[in-house]
Amino acid sequence: MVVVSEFICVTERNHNGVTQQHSNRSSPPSPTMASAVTEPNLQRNLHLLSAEQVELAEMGQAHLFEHWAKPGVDDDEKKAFFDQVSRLNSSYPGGLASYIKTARELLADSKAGKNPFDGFTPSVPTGETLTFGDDSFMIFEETGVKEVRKAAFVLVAGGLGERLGYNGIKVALPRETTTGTGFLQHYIETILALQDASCKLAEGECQTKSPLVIMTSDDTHSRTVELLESNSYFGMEPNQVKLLKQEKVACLDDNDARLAVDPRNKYRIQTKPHGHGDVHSLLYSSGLLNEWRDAGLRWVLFFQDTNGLLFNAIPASLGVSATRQYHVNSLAVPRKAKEAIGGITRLTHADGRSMVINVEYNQLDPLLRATGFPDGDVNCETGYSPFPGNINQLILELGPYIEELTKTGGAIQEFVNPKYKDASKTSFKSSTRLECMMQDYPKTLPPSARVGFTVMEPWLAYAPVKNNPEDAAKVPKGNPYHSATSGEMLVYRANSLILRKAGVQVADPVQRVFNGQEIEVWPCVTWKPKWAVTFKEVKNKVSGSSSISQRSTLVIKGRNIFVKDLCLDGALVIDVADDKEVKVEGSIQNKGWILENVDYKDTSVPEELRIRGFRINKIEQLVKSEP
Ligand code: UGB
Repeated sequence: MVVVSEFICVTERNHNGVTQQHSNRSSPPSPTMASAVTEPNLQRNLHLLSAEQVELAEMGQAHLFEHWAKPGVDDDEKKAFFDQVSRLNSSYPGGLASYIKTARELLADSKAGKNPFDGFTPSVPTGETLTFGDDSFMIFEETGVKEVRKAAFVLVAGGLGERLGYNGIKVALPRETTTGTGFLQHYIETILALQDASCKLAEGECQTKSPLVIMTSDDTHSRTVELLESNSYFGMEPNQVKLLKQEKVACLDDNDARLAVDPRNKYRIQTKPHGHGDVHSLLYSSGLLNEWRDAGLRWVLFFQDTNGLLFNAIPASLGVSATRQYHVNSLAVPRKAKEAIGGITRLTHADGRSMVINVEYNQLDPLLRATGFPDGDVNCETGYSPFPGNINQLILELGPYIEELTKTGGAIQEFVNPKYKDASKTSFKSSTRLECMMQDYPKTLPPSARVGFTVMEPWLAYAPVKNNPEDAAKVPKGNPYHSATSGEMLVYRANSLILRKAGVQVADPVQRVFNGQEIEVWPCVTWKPKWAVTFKEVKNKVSGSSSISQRSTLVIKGRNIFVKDLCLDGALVIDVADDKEVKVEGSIQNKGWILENVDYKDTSVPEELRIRGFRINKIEQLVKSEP
């Protein structure tokens, strides 16, 4: 390795994209490292490589060459292998050597269950807790909508979705199958509706075009572009949407940080995205933040790819940020112990330092056990963990954000989150990689920074789609499934509870089982964001005494649709052009739409349906449409 560090002039690209040369002499060669060049298959092929590639080969990853063919066979692939290694080397600060070194240290800590927050004592922080529909919620929502025209939206969508096992890109998945609206389509339509609602509240002219940035990766980029272009950006102007692609990093096969061979090509190293934390350095080096500042924007809202309820929380939480002048505002929901979401925690160091930060779900238990909570991550008398659950929706104030990134370049501390096969932690379910998390941004902030969080009811704001059906059926009893099944059913529940709060008699749900998951089935109620993005708008469009039976489906597509004294027992679709106004009333009964069970193993059923465990059979409906 000394040889390596001696010769390799590691090119480090700092966050301003400026290349710097330096040599890292740090780590002595590990036993496995010395042997690579002596690896027979590599020895035979050394003549194929440039001097720089030979040096890179000396990083002691002999297993990478075990299956290499003799010279003359696959030589182009062998060269392509080293081209990939060069890319990985130059796209990571300090090069692959520093990547492997850091990986070994973090993997050892993780295996040992080392407390990543040594010296810090956790306590439950105080934040803003909102109750849907009460006066203060309504005031925060109103304030938030006013602020939307000064906001930019950032969707991190570079993740593979390994736990979900869906072959498409997650943002293309239907948020619900009653209308088939995909996550990205719903997000864009909601941003446009918020933009319009905010403009309506503006005095005078309002030309706002809320910017949307989507962070992609090699795994999601081209299909995200395809999804946007083939759907005319779902109504957004193309220049309103910017895609920033994050780099990928090498995967690690074991606790020795042996680089993983790509299962699809033995002449490639397997790579995965580096974690959603890359969004900060990408935004910094893109120059967009300065553009937004110069355009008078004040907020940057970060969100993720498959939480179908996330926008229910946005207006009120933006109102909290503006009212409390938060530099950082994290959205949270009450969290069940062991739920795969981080816990918002106040960490106080023995030296007096203190910060309010997300402690990730794989780090919370070891931290608590090491700091006087012998049972670790458990629920308290509320039936929930005392630490609010981080749902990774962040609202940052632009000015202080730019100031901080000017100091850090957007660099975020790395961690490793291996999915171990078993409690011995000696082997991984699948290869891992170094990652960084966007919610770690506050770690470097000065104590003067105003860092807060807003807690919402889980039924309103959180319906993630993360787990494949098998893993979902295995979550601890009482914990949410985080599956495509629960993701859709929770949308219907939230909409039903919102209508109830607005005075509609919505029937109670029934229990059903889909893909082994016992779940509440509420009436399948959906509405387009342009119908309502705030509770005030819902209340303005629902009046009199209406009722909806459990087996009903209600689809509201259009802006000026007013529901009054409606008694629905069946399926009703209202599809009206924006300039039309329609009143929906009276008794409507028909055979409706029913949910038929399908099995996730039944490959004759489209993937996006079988991962839900049901499909909708549209037997009979009433359609009210005015083009
Ligand atoms: N993502 C990227 O864009 N690039 C990457 O390299 C990786 C991911 P996961 P995770 O939803 O409640 C987070 O895998 O990271 C995108 C929080 O850390 O779905 O395990 C990806 O496309 C956790 O505290 O989630 O957990 C997706 O949009 C909790 O908030 C997003 O990043 C949890 O999310 C999240 O990636 C949650």
